[in-house]
Amino acid sequence: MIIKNAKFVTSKASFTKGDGFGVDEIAIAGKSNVGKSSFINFLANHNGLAKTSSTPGKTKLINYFSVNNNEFMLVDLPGYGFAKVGEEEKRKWDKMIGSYLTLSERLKGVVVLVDVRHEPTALDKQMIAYLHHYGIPFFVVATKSDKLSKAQTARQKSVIAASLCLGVGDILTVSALKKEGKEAVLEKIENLLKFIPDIDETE
Ligand SMILES: Nc1nc2c(ncn2[C@@H]2O[C@H](COP(=O)(O)OP(=O)(O)O)[C@@H](O)[C@H]2O)c(=O)[nH]1
Ligand SMILES: [Mg+2]
Repeated sequence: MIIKNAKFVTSKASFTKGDGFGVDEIAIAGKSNVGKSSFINFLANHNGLAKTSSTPGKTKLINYFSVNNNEFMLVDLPGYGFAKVGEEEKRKWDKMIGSYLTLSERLKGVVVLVDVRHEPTALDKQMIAYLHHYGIPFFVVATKSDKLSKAQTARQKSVIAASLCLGVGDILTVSALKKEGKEAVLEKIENLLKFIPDIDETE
């Protein structure tokens, strides 16, 4: 797959049934500051499309980006695990993400981002468990691979895979900074978009 163009569509502060654009969606999830916005800009080859920030906890909105004139939408979910938010804020976040993941009609899959340097947190594991529970296809991308050597990256991939009970082959690595790892990600996204769930229960 080639991303020829990408355009910001809208931001939503809440999600209800029926929200969406009649277009397939790929959502990007991960801890706040893991590099979600940078990842979207990197995939779309469009710096400044999604706003990046060195101050964590900024994106509390669901942001929609239309790819290749509505071939599909990239959906930037609010980052989780930002320590400084209060209980009220956390509940709002849970509700928003939960509503999106369970009610979005054209969600085809989720890309879960984790920082290549760190072992996944309880919240990362919770996100994966949630996706398993609802049968939402996903894959994991370890970000900021430029921060480690090739050998360290390979080691961390094993650590991350083991921690999430996944195979090493289920973990891709990218560096938005060095623009590495895009092709493999786009191939997986293409597969998610092609996947048709088997809902024939008469067999
Ligand atoms: N070294 C490095 N830094 C990155 C990379 N991707 C993102 N960052 C930095 O990580 C911080 C958070 O990035 P951002 O995309 O805003 O994260 P978000 O909160 O998940 O959307 C920013 O300071 C980025 O410059 C990467 O591939 N390599
Ligand atoms: Mg962001």
